[in-house]
Amino acid sequence: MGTALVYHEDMTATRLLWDDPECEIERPERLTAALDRLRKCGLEQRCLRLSAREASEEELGLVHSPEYVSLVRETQVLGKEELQALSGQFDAIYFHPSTFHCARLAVGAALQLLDAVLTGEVQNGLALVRPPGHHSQRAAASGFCVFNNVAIAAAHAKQKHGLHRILIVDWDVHHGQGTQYLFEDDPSVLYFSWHRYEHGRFWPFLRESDADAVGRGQGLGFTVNLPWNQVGMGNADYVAAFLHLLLPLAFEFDPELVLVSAGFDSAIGDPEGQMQATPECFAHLTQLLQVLAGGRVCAVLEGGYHLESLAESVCMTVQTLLGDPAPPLSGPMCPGVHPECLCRSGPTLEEPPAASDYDSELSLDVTPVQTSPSTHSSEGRPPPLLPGGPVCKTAASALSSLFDQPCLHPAPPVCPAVALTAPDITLVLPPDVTQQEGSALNEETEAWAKPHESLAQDEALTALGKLLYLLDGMLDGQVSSGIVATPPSAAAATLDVAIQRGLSHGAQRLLCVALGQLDRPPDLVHDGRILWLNIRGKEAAALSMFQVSTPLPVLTGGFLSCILGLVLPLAYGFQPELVLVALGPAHGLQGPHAALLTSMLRGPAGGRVLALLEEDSTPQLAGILARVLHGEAPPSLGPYSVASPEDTQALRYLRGQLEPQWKMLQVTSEADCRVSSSLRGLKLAKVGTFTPQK
Ligand code: Q9C
Ligand code: ZN
Repeated sequence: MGTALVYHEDMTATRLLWDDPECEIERPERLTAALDRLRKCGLEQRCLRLSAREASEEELGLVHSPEYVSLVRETQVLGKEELQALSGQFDAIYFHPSTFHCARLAVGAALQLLDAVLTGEVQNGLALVRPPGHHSQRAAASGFCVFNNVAIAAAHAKQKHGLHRILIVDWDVHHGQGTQYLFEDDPSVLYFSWHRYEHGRFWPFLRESDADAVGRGQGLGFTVNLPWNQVGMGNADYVAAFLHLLLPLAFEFDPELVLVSAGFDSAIGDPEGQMQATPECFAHLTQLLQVLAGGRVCAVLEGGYHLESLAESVCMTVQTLLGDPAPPLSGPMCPGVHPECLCRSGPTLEEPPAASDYDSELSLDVTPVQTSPSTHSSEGRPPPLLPGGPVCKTAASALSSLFDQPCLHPAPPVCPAVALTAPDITLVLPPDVTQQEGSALNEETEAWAKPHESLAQDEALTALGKLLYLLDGMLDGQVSSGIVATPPSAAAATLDVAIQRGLSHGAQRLLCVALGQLDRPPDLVHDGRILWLNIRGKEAAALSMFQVSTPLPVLTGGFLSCILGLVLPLAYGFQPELVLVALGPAHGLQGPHAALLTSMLRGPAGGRVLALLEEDSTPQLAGILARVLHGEAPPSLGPYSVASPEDTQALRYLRGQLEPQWKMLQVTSEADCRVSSSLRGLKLAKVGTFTPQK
């Protein structure tokens, strides 16, 4: 359905006219750097370009007082000295004669994006704006922010589009206290912010940025703060915070729209944030949000002061909004392992760490079963993005090596191929998903089939030939993902061959998510290259860190906890090169659940997901999976129901068993625990549902 990019050159006009070290980082080049890079990467050209309009004063009045709007209006005619004097009355603010115009364009850009998404003109989009908005309050400018772009967009979505539930995700490294104040008593806006806090010693130095601020009155429970009390948070911390904290709440809230206060000062290299998340992390955050609200995501730029890091992170966000798979995350996926810890105890920056050093940090090799000695070492992981090692470097040299390449991400996107033996699927495929014609050579197919009795029949052989061809295409990088249908009796053997083929192709880490009656091939039980997750088991069991079985939760809440609290943390921790999702006999999964699972499993493997279905699955199921693999949003799961006590207990047991080895399961930070406990009494109201106007 498309991605909007909203921008206006005039927003580069406002700039600091006097010396002020605190404000000089908010400069026009922030926008031009981001836009230039979007152009160079061919991403701008793939978006629907919208020129920003000025917001009306009535629209500003949705959240700001008339007196404050007048005060800003009047800055247009002030001289430099007067502007400086007025600026001094606010915290970290500069005014320029063009401020009023720019700030109205910034609000207008957010509103145009919102209107385009809510009328169904586009699926999602990004507004590239200056000045930013999330520190701005009803009657005050703050932290470079003049009008609160995102808050006005939320108020407009409620007022003009009749929305009842809006999620604001503020991934800027600063606390959007302005947005928090504007909605703290409003249960129709769930505000989530993570921010550098350092126990209150970081700007804006507010007590109410801490985790115990959870809203008030009717809005109690609808403000969620995740304060970071240390710098150096990285990819694993951000992804873990989304999986364990934001997404469980967000699914329960069931928003009709997601607004992102998209500040990139939370990315590596930023002088304000001092964090370590790489630009690809923003692709993952975006992708994780796209499963909500039918994919209606509006991102609006906030901070971001390291020009290359900002530009690259913006590209990652737009690329993901366009539906491309997120590039694999670099570095060890260990929340709480921060560079200062690594650097103090670990190897020096000059030399790449030895595999053993890396592994001791990862602790992934501490396994209760014997794994093949050559597998699951750091050699097989995705090459670290920073050549010198995982995430140790903050030096300018490391950053330039990170951003020097013209484009880190592979344009043009690889489309999913769909190889199906059932022909009626074509009717429900998106137009640019290709139905695969090719098949492996007969000889080769027969050789792979030989050990398996169930692959003797013609139908099974035909499916296998297509699978082998597709798998080779995926492993060679020609297609990103695919779907294969097999006769039910051949499902287990076909999956076995797919795994063997992946391994013989040199895959070092293969994630296999098996639903229904499918057993791990016996000869692969002790192979650490395969992480086997069986979602259907009679009981919860972790035979080893690489073989986990869990019952299929019956209620939506249990299913979500299983995916967010177990499957995805394991998958992100494992960093597989390929994911096989097999819906085997008696898998018991409903279409929307299968779609959500498949969609989210694109994250950990750079989009390389191969789905195995049974031939008698409906074309609708195949179609829905083809669309999510293509980057479309999965359908809603329907009404939320709390997990059953049995499901909760099974999940708790498994997490307890696996936590020592799989760091992504751990919700270690003190902040996380405090947020969760403050939210224990959370009551989420649901009023009506939203269907986009056409
Ligand atoms: N060195 C936004 O990112 N100065 N505003 C903090 C600490 C204010 C940030 C000084 C930072 C404002 C939108
Ligand atoms: Zn910021």
